Amino acid sequence: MELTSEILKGDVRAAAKLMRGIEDGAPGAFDELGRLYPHTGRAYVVGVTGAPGSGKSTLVDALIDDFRKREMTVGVVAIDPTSPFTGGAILGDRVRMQKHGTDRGVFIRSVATRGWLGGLARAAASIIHVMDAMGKDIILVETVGIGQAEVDVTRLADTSLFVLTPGMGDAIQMMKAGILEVADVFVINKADQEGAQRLKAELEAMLGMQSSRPDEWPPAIVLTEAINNKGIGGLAEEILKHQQFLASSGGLERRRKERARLELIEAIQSYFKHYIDSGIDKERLEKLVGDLVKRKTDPHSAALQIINQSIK
Ligand SMILES: Nc1nc2c(ncn2[C@@H]2O[C@H](COP(=O)(O)OP(=O)(O)OP(=O)(O)O)[C@@H](O)[C@H]2O)c(=O)[nH]1
Ligand SMILES: [Mg+2]
Repeated sequence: MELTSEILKGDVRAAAKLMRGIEDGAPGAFDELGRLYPHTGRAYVVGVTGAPGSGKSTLVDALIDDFRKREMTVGVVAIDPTSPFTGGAILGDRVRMQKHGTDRGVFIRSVATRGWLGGLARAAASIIHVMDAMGKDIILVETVGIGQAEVDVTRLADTSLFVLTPGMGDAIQMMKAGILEVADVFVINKADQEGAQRLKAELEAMLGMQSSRPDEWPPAIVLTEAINNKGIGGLAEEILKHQQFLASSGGLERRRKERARLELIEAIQSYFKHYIDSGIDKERLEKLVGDLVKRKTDPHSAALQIINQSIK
């Protein structure tokens, strides 16, 4: 594979090919990624997370149009950690791809996480790098749910949006998931429905309880009706405002350092996992299992024995 130069020119087919290669664990795919890496770091990454059906895809769609009007090119990464291949993300993508299909300034890609070498965050990060190298100005990363996996994905983003809808009791749930601490902009979507103002007030009260330092960004709350294309301009403005805030406060550098750290750790973990899955001497393993059963050794010592003998 020699896709790097094509991808740097923004070639969609080369980019898609590399993404498939990474997905399949094709030899050379990570080398290509390595060659692209020096050309990344320019795109601005926005995470979009929230409960299933809250309107994330509809919002992303509307944001694409808005950013395009601002002459920005857009990448979209849709992640569905629960139901790869069958999930709404993929279906939603098809609709989007049709809508934006002829626009060379937009590139949309789903991540089916099951096939990926390594974790969800690594998968997302790899795709983001490719889109970044293609020259996309802004990359929107859509994730379903509010669990730990999403918090990890949130760490990949420069700006994190959290989408809520009126009357879903989201507010309580997200406190549990720790989303409150990591979201930069709260989007109350479906504001055409009953209860949007009440949710806003609840959220404000909750955010008010958090201690915030004067040099910290006070999370914004934006009301939208994605389906009616209402409030989208205001949301885009808020994202760009946060971008400026991060750039001028040193926060962007901090976040990106954190992101690099996360990615490195994920890569190490996935190499170790791969090594464990494929590189362990099965006979030795079986012998140690026998020793464990007979209580001749213990799991901790047995593990160390294997590791010490396997890793040079
Ligand atoms: N009433 C109302 N419905 C909306 C609004 N935005 C989106 N919807 C509808 O909500 C449903 C879910 O929208 P999606 O954009 O697919 O939501 P999602 O969060 O991406 O869903 P998943 O990816 O499956 O988690 C669709 O039927 C949308 O038409 C809105 O502002 N108001
Ligand atoms: Mg969706």
